[in-house]
Amino acid sequence: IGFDKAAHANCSAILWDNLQRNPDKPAVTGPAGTLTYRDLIAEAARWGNAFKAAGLKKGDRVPFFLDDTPAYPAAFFGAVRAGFVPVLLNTQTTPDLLNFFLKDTGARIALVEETLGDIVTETVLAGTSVERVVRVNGGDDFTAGHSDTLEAADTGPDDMAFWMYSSGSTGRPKGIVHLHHDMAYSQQSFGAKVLKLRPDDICFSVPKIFFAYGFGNAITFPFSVGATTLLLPGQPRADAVLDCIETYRPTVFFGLPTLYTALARTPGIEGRDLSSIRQSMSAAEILSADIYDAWKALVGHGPTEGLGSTEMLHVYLSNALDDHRLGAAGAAVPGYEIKLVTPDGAIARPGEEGVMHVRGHSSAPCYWNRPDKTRETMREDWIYTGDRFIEKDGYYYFQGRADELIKVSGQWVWPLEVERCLNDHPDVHECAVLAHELGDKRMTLRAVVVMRDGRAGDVAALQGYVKGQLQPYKYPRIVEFVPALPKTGTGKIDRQALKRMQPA
Ligand code: 3SK
Repeated sequence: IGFDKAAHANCSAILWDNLQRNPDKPAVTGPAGTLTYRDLIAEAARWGNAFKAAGLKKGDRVPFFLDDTPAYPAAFFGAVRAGFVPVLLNTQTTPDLLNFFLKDTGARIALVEETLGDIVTETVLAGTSVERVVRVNGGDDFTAGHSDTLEAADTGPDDMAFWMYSSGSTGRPKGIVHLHHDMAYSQQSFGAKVLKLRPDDICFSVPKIFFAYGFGNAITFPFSVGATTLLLPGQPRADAVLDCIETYRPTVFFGLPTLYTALARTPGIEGRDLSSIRQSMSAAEILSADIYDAWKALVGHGPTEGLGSTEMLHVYLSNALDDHRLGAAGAAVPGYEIKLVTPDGAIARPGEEGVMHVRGHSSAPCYWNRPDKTRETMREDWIYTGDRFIEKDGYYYFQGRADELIKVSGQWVWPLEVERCLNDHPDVHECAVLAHELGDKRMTLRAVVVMRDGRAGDVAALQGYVKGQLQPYKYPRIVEFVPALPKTGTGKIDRQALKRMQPA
């Protein structure tokens, strides 16, 4: 894609360029307020100057435990412009994990949303270097009186710009380090080649800014083209999301399959005004044909499905807006190379399964202070994803995780295959199928199921359904019914939480 890395020495240019281009246009809007580009840039400058006045040094980390309001982009761009390193934290973090993040970042200043401030206790701060907790959106005077202009610090394109943490399927989360040129690269690849935002767009990302997917949707892409981002603080319940759509009339909508399902099933949805939405995007989880069709029936188009990772910063596999292959995570986004590697280390042939590796200039160079994990994942300039795929006609089809294969009654099973099968049952709303270790160390399959009517279903009938669709030995030996599946802060099924919930 002809990327000139040297031209991206400080990623704050993504916001600041709008001062010349369209200062009076709304940069941010939503229930927490509207700011023009001029006002947002002035606010960002005040944040940057306030961080400098507090004595931070180039490269110092600043944890952001913040909800989605205009203060988020203001503090983010102020920090990176001044040479500091925001660390975007999941707002559903538990106190002990927050304590770990504060220690791992070595931060002296942390930003905490006023409404989430109760989490900051002596225990959470114990053993950290935090000297000041800035309460954001709650009358803290941290930025008051600081100048509303700010020159960019002397950073280079390969300097550390910001971190996000891996949600970590196992073990403690890892700090994923991103560099100053990474945002521009994901804009010039996925942003320009697939998403193709227009300056008059209003983007609404329900996934929050702390999640790499939400960060690109709500910050990188709209600000890169001078569009407007719509920020919704608080729990993104279906009603709140629908109210926001009717009030602020976004043109481009970003969600996850779980959200599309919840919206499509909201009573009275047919009467809600979704007519402003011209384009929708889905990522992070597999999008089923049912959800695609349900959304299409509501807005006239299905969500375009992509797949990305926090390590790559955003989407690297995507369907095209006008060519959607249902069931495919997508084709390689221009600017990213994909290779599938077979268990014997060869490159997979078309149709042959292999573990996906991806490379492109937005990839994180390392995990913070984790040389062991860095070596496992960052292999030369390729990122090992741990996802198994097959490729057909340039499109990639997910087959499950590389580390999930289990042996049940002496035969190999991928839990994902069984999960997909159960999800196709007409009475199943959603489900998760997990490997479960029995007392004697044998492995078995456990399905946790939400039925459409919310009640307990018929175990034998569901088992019989799987036996009829797949090889019979693949049926789940344990079936449990729950009213709802636990979700992570990013809206994905929380499989770790399910593993902790032992079957009855
Ligand atoms: O999970 C994904 O598909 C994703 C997409 C964009 C950015 C980050 C992630 C994890």
